[in-house]
Amino acid sequence: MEQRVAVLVSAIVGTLIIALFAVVARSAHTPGTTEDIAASGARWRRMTLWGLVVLFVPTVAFSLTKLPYGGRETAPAAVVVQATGHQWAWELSPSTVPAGQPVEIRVTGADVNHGFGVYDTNDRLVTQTQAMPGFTNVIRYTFGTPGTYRILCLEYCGLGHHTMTSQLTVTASSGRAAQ
Ligand SMILES: [Cu+2]
Repeated sequence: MEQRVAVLVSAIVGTLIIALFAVVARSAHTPGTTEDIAASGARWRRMTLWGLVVLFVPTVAFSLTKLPYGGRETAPAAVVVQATGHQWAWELSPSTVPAGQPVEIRVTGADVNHGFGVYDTNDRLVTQTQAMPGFTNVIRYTFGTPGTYRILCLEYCGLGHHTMTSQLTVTASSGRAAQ
């Protein structure tokens, strides 16, 4: 979803830059007096300033809403999962979530630092964060496809690190469509 927004924004910005180059290239051949050139210079500086304002204000505003820590929450999550990393097991509550609805996963560590990694049915890492003692990292994720997702530890946390695997069951949801 956010990737699509990023692609769209890049396309719009790219198009604007190309359009600006085209206008500059066309007007570059217009002959004029010194006064004309000075006036046109001032006009271009003004247009560039406004162009930057128009481009940057929405970009900065959009970025602020996406900051991971302390950023504003957009939509309330349908399900909240508490995930705690222990040497050497994951505690997930609940361990079943619906597909197609935003899920909030609150990740922490009980003893040492762990890495919370969620893998889909094709063993592709779909989302991850640190599991740290005394701190909760929040992941918001919408599972598109039902199935059994694997949870693996992404940070070496001792002798049993490789045994730290768990499962998150994603069930088909009749509610909102998958994103
Ligand atoms: Cu580990």
